[in-house]
Amino acid sequence: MTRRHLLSLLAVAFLVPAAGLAQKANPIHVDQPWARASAGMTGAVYLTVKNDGDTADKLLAVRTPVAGSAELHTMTMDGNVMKMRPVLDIPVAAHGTAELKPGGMHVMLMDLRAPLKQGDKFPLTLKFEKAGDISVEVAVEGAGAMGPATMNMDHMQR
Ligand SMILES: [Cu+2]
Repeated sequence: MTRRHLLSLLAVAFLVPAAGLAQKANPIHVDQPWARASAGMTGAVYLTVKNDGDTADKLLAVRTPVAGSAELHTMTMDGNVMKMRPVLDIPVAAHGTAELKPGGMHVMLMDLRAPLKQGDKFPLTLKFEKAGDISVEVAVEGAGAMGPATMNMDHMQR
């Protein structure tokens, strides 16, 4: 850890309690957003939503300038066949986590302006019932990726 990082961490440690008194921080956090590289004009985004608050919230919608439309999807087994279907919202329990990951819930991007290429980044805005809009930057990983590469790299550097 560099000296600068240490200093900014110290600053955060002092500032956060003060900020907490003046204004409640947003309890919803969106972690590790990533997408798979897409062969065509349809893509999937995965991420983790954490709720540090005492009240449940709901992810209602997502939007991004790189796609004509974006839907919340889940995957279910129908006999031996995995099927995707749109869901109205994704609940995030108080002090809970909602995980969007391969084989489960995901954000479906349709009518992509261009196929998603590994190494690309694009903005995504998530709309929550209580927390409002939260914008994140999505990293595009390889077509076969099962998780965000940045997370693994981070861990190796420490
Ligand atoms: Cu889907």
